[in-house]
Amino acid sequence: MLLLATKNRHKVEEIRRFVPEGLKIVTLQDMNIHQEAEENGETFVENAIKKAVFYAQIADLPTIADDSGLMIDALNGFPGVKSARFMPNASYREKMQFILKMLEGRTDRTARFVCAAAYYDPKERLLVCAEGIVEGHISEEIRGTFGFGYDPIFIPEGFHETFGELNEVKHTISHRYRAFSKLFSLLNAIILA
Ligand code: ITT
Repeated sequence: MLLLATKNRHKVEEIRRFVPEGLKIVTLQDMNIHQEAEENGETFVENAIKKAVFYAQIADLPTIADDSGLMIDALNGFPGVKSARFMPNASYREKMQFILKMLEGRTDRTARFVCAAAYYDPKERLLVCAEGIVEGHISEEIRGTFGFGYDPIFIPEGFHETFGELNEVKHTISHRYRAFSKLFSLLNAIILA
């Protein structure tokens, strides 16, 4: 049994798709865990590890966690690890409008979504991490209603549509798909070794 330690229901829905068949997943909600891990690391990997270790110790179960965000080159990587926390009282629509305003008139709109996936087994004291990245650029306007967070302003490389418009395609190329595919194949290799 594996604990999927995220409070974000969209992440739960996405990560479930990438879990190998036959592996039983429980969520923080299923386990009635309401504590919040501290996310004060400077990198995605650091925060993913903090979350996996924190929740694994509470639940006493092997645990996976995700730390992710959007990095915009013209804004020096902003919002980065602060993707969830900047403008804490604003809606995602307002946050996206703010980003589009900052990029107004700019042609250098390259960006990437990054996801760090961490696994921690408290009994074996085994930690495994993997990172996934999807390159792309920021659209001129908010487009599409699928997905969550910044999906409606991110156009992945090779497409004209945003993740908010691409719907299912997102899960075949996303940073999260890439991170968790790598994580599970590493775990598979370790467990089989
Ligand atoms: P947990 O810490 O409980 O997992 P969270 O939403 O706070 O949930 P993060 O700290 O990793 O998670 O913040 C990630 C934020 O980055 C997320 O809330 C979105 O704003 C953004 N983000 C990450 N992946 C995304 C995706 O696939 N599509 C759109 N936005 C994404």
